Amino acid sequence: MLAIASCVSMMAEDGSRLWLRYDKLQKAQVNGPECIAAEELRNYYPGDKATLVLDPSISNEEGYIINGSTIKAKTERGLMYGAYALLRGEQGASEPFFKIRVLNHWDNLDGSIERGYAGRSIFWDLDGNNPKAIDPALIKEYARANASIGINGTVLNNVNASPKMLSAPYIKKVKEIAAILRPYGIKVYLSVNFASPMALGKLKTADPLNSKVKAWWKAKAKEIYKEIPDFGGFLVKANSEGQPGPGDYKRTHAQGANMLAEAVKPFGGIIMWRSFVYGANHKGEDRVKQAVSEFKEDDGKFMDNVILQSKNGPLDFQPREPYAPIFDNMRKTPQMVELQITQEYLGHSRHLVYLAPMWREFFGLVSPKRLVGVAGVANIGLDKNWCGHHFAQANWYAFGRLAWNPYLKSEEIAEEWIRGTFDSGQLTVDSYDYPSNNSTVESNHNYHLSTIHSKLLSMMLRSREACVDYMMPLGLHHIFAFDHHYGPEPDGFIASYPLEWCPVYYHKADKEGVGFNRSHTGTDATSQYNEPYCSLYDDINTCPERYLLWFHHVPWTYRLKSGNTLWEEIQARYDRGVKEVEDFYAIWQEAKPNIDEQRWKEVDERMQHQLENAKEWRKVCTDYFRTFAE
Ligand code: GCV
Repeated sequence: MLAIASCVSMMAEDGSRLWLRYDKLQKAQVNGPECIAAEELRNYYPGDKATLVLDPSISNEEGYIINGSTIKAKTERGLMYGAYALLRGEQGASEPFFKIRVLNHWDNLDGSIERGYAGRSIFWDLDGNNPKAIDPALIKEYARANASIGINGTVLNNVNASPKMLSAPYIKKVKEIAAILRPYGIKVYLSVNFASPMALGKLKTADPLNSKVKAWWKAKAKEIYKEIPDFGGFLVKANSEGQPGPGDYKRTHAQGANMLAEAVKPFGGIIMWRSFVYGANHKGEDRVKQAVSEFKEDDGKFMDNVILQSKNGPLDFQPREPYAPIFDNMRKTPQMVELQITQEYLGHSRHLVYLAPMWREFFGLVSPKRLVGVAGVANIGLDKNWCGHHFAQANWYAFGRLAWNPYLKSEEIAEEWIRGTFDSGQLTVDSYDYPSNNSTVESNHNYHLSTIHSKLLSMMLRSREACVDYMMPLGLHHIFAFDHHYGPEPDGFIASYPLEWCPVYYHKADKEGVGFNRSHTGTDATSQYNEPYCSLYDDINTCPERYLLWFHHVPWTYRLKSGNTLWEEIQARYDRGVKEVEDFYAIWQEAKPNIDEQRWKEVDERMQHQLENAKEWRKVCTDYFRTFAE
């Protein structure tokens, strides 16, 4: 049985140590190659001895086998992942499920972060017209945190990319950052602006079939790889929300992506091409159908170093969406999913919402086996606690752990995180229970949380469903206040904006009922899904209630499984969501004696906001829908 030091450290805590709050013990003698694993174990392993072995017979480059205090791996990277696992108390063999496990930073070169709620960028700012010097110690902490959860890549700038990113002074900075991340097994990638050859290279076009454009990108790739030989590649948002792209020259996404893919291929680079498109080319088409309409023809036409990167849902990171049907439609194209760690539509860094259950829901519908990688839009900034809300750290943590193993349970991940974040995190050596014969079993979650920590766990596990309830139950979606997406605005309609930005377009409330008819009698979005989901979602009688108003326009008097009419059920869900937050608040009050002062206070303040905001959601939405329903 694995015991943990149960005494709560009451020393001042600002959250900057994340889940890595081990005391520096410098006790263990570590045999084996000198590397990050050796450094970490020497500093933090509570035993007297640990052994690291490079074993060429292990096939996975990043995997490891832990047996007692011995770690075997094919590479030093594997040893490093093994060392962090050993410090978490794991035994046995493990290897990452996805090869590509990247963060996407929506960081702008001026230091601001699009949809960032934790301060300014840790990478970028301006010093006059030049990039500001980086903080190597901070970047090293960032690298270590990511490595501890298995993240192996990072895109350093916003997908709404400035062409300046590819200019020499910035490439020099990227090189400096890459040098700090490299020992931790993290590759750097950049988002690129498709029109860079015009903005930077003074060409008259960015047409992907133009020979000068091709040559420009090839030369740019060469310049980058000369500085950063293990550079990962490019992430591209093209012809989406005003960004330039191959469509500007009547070229396809495949033609655009392949031109870039050719430029990085000689160096082993990849292109992550986003499918998040809607608008201009699709007048009148249901927004959630547009990605499939635009990309389907391109299936099978991409080069083999292009990966299509799609958001988990077909709309835009709502608290709940059905999976995006693009995953069903691009069967010949390698695909990766983009998850949003930053809580753009989930209460920013003010609401406590643990996202692992949402991501697990996605992996339950789209088999991880159909994907080659995962990207997470980061929630990291210069705030002392990195993520704005102490509990938002759990989402960074959970993203990494699920990218390593998408079959891990939300509960196991949360338990690990609580232990690292609110307990000492430190295991005592005699607390390890070395199973004699289970070298293939990953992770032993056989430690026990204290009563109060179990309550924190329950709060985390319920928090996402609560958020769905108090924001947009039963499949309602995108009824957020305009632009900043914090708080409700179900009556939102501005005639001069595209309809796809207006809440009324999504809920379609009228005297008859509410919801978006996407069945075969409506926009027929359901037909983009493979069976069984196509039929399941299409029929109001089989459509899961959690997606009801996503796929159907439902009469107010329609009876739900609970026996309530739709209108009664909507009100009950809003009530339930608010009650849950009241309960979370009570749990947090109860936890006060067990949590250090600063973190308790900072979370407490945010929870008060969350409760107020949940009540506001309930009031605004029920008042508004009542005008139709009663
Ligand atoms: C980076 C949504 C967000 C934008 C974001 C965009 C995207 O529209 O509101 O801030 O831009 O998605 O994912 O490209």
